[in-house]
Amino acid sequence: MRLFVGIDLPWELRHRIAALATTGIQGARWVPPENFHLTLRFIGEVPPHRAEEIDWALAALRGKGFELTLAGVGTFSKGGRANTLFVGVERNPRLEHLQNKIETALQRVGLEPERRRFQPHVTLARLDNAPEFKLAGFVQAHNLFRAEAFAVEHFTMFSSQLGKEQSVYTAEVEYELG
Ligand code: 3AM
Repeated sequence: MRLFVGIDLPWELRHRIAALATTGIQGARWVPPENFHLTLRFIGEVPPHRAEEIDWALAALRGKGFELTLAGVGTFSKGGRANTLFVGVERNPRLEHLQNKIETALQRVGLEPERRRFQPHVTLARLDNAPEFKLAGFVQAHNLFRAEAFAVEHFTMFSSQLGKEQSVYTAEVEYELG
């Protein structure tokens, strides 16, 4: 199974961010609303017994619910090329704390530490050679985007099946936050 841990988003919010998608950015593959999520920790391919251990570790984690606000848009680049267009998240120490707890729990069951810095975001589109000026225009147009805060009452283990056009994400387990 290919797994990741994340926060799923209320449908109202998904519709709100889906409305940001526009035509006119060549090379943008917009994520469909059913796939919007905030990744807390990518796990990757694991055999079933590892998945079970991971599930136990996450179920044992005691976390508290909190409010989260999506705000701003931006791009991630690799090798000087923008490859992801995302909606940002307002700075949130409670979210960072939860992410940290998950990271610790997963390392304790033997997963390799995640080396990349946690940059909370919701991916809006994947980019293949999208023109820089179009991206700059998009970011400028939507930088003041700010959604209503929503309550994060659980986090979720998702499985992901890679597809040609889009992956299919399935919520496998929800872990309640107190
Ligand atoms: O949440 P987003 O859409 O930014 O790109 C994948 C997606 O990110 C990312 O995990 C999320 C759920 O699939 N992902 C895929 N492979 C990865 C890897 N090897 C990865 N993240 C880190 N390392």
